[in-house]
Amino acid sequence: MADQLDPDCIFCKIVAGAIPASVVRETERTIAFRDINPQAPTHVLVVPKDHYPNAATLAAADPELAAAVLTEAAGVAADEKIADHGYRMIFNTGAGAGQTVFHAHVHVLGGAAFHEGMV
Ligand code: IU
Repeated sequence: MADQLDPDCIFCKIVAGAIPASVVRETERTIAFRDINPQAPTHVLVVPKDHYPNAATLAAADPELAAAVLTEAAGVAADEKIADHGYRMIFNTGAGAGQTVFHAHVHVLGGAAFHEGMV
């Protein structure tokens, strides 16, 4: 089990409601909110409420929760009507891959043509 909340983590603060976010979906164990710096017409982040530093540690520790994150990402795509055209789910894992927030999250991107360097 991960730490429930990391006091220094920005996404834990969003989970706790301590800082605002544009929430589009929520379950008991996950929350989905719009990225503050969108790289596509739809750019939503889905995160587990428990703190794990990245997708790999999440999947290793709690595969059921990792699956719930993916299910919610697909739900976002359906809600946003981006599924027919195609969309991306991206997990940046590690600073070298561009991860900047070390609380596991999947980017759900769609609604426009794709290009390199979107996230
Ligand atoms: P990355 O995969 O760790 O690079 O993605 C982090 C994302 O979190 C990035 O797209 C930011 O724009 C986004 N974000 C946010 O939506 N709200 C915040 O308060 C912060 C970052 I800090």
